[in-house]
Amino acid sequence: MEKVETAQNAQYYIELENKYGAHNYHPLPVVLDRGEGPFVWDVEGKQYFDFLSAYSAVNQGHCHPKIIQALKDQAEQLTLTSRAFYNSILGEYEKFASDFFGYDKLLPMNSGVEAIETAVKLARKWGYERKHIPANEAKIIVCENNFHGRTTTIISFSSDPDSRQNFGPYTRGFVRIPYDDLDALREALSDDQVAAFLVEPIQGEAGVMVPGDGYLSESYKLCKEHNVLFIADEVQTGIARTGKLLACDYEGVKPDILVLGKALSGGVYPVSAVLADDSIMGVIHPGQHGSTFGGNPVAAAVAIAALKVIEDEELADNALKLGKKFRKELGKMVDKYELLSLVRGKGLLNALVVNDSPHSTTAWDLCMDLAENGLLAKPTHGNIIRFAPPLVISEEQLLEGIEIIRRTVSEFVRKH
Ligand code: IF1
Repeated sequence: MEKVETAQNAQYYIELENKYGAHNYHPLPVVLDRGEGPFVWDVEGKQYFDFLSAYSAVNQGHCHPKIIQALKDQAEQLTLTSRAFYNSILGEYEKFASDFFGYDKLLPMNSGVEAIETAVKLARKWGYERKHIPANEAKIIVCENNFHGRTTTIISFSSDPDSRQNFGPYTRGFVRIPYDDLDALREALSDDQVAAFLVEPIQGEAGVMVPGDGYLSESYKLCKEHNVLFIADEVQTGIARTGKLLACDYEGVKPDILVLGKALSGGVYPVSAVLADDSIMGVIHPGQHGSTFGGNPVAAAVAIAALKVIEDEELADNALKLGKKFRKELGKMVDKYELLSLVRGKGLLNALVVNDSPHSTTAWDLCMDLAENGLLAKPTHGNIIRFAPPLVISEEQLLEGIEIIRRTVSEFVRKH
């Protein structure tokens, strides 16, 4: 009896979203109600490992007590002043985060895409005022299969038809080159109207595409040779996810403009940021850019707490160590099963590629079975499954998660 009631319960929430929410998503049919650390629970009380981490926003784990405490304390004191006035925590946050990442200044925004928009505007303005590119001619080099968000300007340079089609007219001024291709970059940089190169250190949405060793450091070097800004979109790869504080740290690259979001708040609140040194950030003057909520007191308090957790709990080291373990164990499954092609990634940002067409439903079907067995992951492109657990996961818990994947794959092979 109780089971029927609770089953209707999940269906009720699904139907509610379907009826009243725009259909811009196709979620797995799981209705989540609670989270703690690496776990979430659905409305029926079933526990899951969360191997998506809200696309790497909850690196610090669900509802981290220190971040939640910071949220509560600040929410009771002061939530929003707008930037028409100073407040008693924004400066503290700007100093803390600037020191944390090694930049002179931070510009606070809310969503990842807003921070990317900010970086684009900053680079263009720098291009005109410091590089003396003729008015309205500045170009920004971007990569095939990029994902930087969903505003009209940012989708203007997407190569994904779903993201782009019928949303035109598009913003000009972007040149798209293949990812992980230094020759293409070299050629594109020969145009002296280029202000910046915008790149994901690992392409997330494209399927966790890890570029060859030296790609980032060589790209950076080429940009310097041409007086072009190197902009790193670390919205997904940053903040310990790939086993270093930033994915660019693997190659000793300090981006001219660093873009952060997602885990900057531990998934507690929308907080994003653009960091740069004075020579670049100095081109923005009062009235030229901003946002009502950007840098609000709650965001500032939450972000300080979220970054402290990353440092105090040594989450980059944990991601580095457990990532190696994860790829080693999944590598064994890949060797064993024809169904699986390969596993790739860095730290705890990984993808398992299924031996089927990108138009198949195999990855989706596997994710449904994984959910049934107590592990949540998201399929992308029909044949790729992204695995990105919260970085607070312990080795024992990770092994449990791997065991669920192993069992699910083995059952799946037997069934099909
Ligand atoms: C969705 C993907 C992940 C990002 C990078 C900027 C943004 C994102 C590198 C924009 C956002 C998202 C958004 C989310 C799904 C998710 C995603 F599959 F679409 F690609 F994570 F892998 N730069 N990524 O990955 O940040 O404005 O969303 O805060 O549903 O669109 P945002």
